[in-house]
Amino acid sequence: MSILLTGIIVTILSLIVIAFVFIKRKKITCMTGMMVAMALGMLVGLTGGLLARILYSGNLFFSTVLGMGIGLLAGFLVGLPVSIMAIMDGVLSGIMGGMMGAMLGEMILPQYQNSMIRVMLVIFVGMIVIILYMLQQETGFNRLFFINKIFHNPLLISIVFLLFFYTYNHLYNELDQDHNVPIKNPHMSHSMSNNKLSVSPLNSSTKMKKVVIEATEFAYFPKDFKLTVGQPVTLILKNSGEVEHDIEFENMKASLLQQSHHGNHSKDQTVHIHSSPGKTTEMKFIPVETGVFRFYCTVPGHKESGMVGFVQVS
Ligand SMILES: [Cu+2]
Repeated sequence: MSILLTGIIVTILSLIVIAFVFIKRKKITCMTGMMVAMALGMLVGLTGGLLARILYSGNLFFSTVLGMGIGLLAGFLVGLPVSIMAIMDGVLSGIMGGMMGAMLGEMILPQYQNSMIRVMLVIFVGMIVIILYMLQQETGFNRLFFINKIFHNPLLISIVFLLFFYTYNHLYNELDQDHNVPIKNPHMSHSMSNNKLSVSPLNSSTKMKKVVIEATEFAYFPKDFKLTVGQPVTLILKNSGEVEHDIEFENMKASLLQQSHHGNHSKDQTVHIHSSPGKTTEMKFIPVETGVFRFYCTVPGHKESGMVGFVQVS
């Protein structure tokens, strides 16, 4: 949902720029058209690629092609009313941006994705305002035009920016929260209410399942395993390899029983465990949803080299 919000903002602002160029196309020089097409193609490509990568995580090929396609389309549409040169500029920048955006999404760790989207949107909105200002200068000022007004008043532009980003940030967090389903754990509440002596939810009445996964270059052993909803799991990652490895479960909702050293995972309830070469780490969680979920290594290139597996939660 938060990705959708960002996507909508990007689409609306792009359409404003495209409409502006189209309406004033007779007054826009080839040079300015090329500049605008290049800037918008690149920006839309970068943001689109990043969002596509996060939305379709695990399928780098598809997200890269999607990012490139989005950038290409934006660059083409801006360049179209101006000249062939502007189209070329826009299309090429869009392709480039889309590719870079998807790669950027691939490189960053999942816990930084939300921050990265925010940074990207700040860059996007800031650049769009500059583009609109440049177009205004090129085609003659219209005193009534909103962008023109705020640009000539530093206080007003600061207020508008702050308000925009405050609202965006607020909405983003709000929409992000919706992803997290409330944690239901019949086993835990049962043992808590019926056995007053127990303090820890992990007492003998809930049998702990232990799963050991060994990671090497570039494979997991075992590659698949089974879990039960509500049954606590101790997941042990043994890194027998020469480089760092981790396990990240895709879209699997779980209630974390102890925070990993990354700290901020409990919020989105992502099961993520990381081990340095030769080390063994463990984490405890309770699966809260049935389904077959993919897990993979988030270290760049490892997933592509075969560090992928599946867990069946029933
Ligand atoms: Cu790895």
